[in-house]
Amino acid sequence: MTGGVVAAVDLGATSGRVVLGRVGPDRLDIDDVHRFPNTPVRTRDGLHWNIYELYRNVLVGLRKAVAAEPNLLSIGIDSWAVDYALLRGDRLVSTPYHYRDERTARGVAAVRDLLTAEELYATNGLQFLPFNTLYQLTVDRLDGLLDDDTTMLLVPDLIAYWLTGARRAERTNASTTGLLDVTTGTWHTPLAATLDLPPRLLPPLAAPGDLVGALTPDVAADLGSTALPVVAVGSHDTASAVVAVPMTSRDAAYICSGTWSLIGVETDHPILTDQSRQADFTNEAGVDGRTRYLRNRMGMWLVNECVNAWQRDGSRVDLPALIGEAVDATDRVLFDVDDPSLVPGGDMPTRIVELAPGLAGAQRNVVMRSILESLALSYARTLDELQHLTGVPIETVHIVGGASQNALLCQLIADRAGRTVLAGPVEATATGNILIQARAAGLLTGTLEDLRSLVHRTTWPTAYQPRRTVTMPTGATA
Ligand code: ADP
Ligand code: LRH
Repeated sequence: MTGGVVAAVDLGATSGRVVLGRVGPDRLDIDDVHRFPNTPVRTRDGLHWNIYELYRNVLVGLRKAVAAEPNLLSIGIDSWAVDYALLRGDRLVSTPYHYRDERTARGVAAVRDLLTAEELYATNGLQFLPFNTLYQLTVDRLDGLLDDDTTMLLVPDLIAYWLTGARRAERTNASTTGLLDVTTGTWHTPLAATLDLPPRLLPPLAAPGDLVGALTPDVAADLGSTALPVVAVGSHDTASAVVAVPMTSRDAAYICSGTWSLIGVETDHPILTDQSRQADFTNEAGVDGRTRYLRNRMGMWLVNECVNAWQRDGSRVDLPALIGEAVDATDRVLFDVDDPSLVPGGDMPTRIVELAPGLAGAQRNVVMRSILESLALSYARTLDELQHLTGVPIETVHIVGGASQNALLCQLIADRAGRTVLAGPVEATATGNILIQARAAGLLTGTLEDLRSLVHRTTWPTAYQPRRTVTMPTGATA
């Protein structure tokens, strides 16, 4: 086959999209068919994703995709990590909580009573994030929600289940649960038993490229399609994004930057040293058995939450315009962007001032400049740590995702990291999703390097060179 079209469903924490990918040996065109916001809802029992609204939008997007491309070959689904629904039979007994919901603290405390940080890292290789699935499931267990008939489906697996009736746990996203054995890539049943999780809670694993199932007759009729196959991709959005980072050598690092920024390299094996654990680097499963060795850092959440707060009076803030105004801001105050107080939703400008009192009463462009400088500093330090921990000299840094459109941020990273930054593709996640489907359909062949070479040949990254030695402004705290 020389060319064909597949559809990617990509659900980010900020927005979702359904895109068509037209792929051939020298062709990679991505067309949006449907975009929609992802707006969580707070109810009496906490903060939830609006999963039914997301699924409704997935169906709207797929209907448009089928109408635009009657010869569609397959569908692939990815989303943000860690969150899940609980089912008994077909029935949803718990809709997915948002990872920013405060209930996870109880789970962390309970898991800490059972296992040390060293034991956990040796088992799952993950950075400590209080919302990793194992902590959330522990809360469910304490609340009596889990019995022998309960199944957990991560968000992309849940969407695939609703489309096909097949229950699988795609491996890259399963690795973010904390329940996957970092060495074998299979469910760590002794760990699940230690946490007193029922044996049938975790569905059978699937690998990117595997067939999950065909659309059920009802869904196919609703979409106006045939019984199209749903194919497993790197269903963790970051895993799909890493597939599409146009790295041409092993001395390149990536920053997948949207709501979060994931800063890392690809390795053949996990790195489980004590140094790595103390630096809190994670070993997430990549496509084709690779390891995504990375650190989860604060991303555009800070920017977006400030914009949301400034818009609360009904006015409209134009993000690209505000970033443009931040270019000329001469004042700035650095603060710790990874401070845990910034993780929940709420009044972000006030919380930033608590960490950076010099910003009290500051103009919005100064606040924006301070955020971007502080993010760039955090990323530069993480790149240095990454180089130290892997022993691989990092020459080039690729930034992909929504924040790769933020020219000021890209330049500040280049300046502070003293490295070339190559920005793009913006839609790396959807692109990686499409590439893995295209390979499964026989439109492409080869290794991840071959797939990245196609991205490299068909997209044009913007290069940012380090401009100068950065001097710390007076009063800087970092
Ligand atoms: P996620 O997958 O987490 O939803 P995305 O990769 O889609 O995130 O990135 C979305 C973010 O990218 C937005 O929240 C915004 O901060 C940033 N962004 C989007 N468009 C622009 C733009 N034109 N200029 C600068 N930043 C942008
Ligand atoms: C990025 C992401 C990231 C996880 C976080 C929960 O969208 O999947 O890789 O750490 O969301």
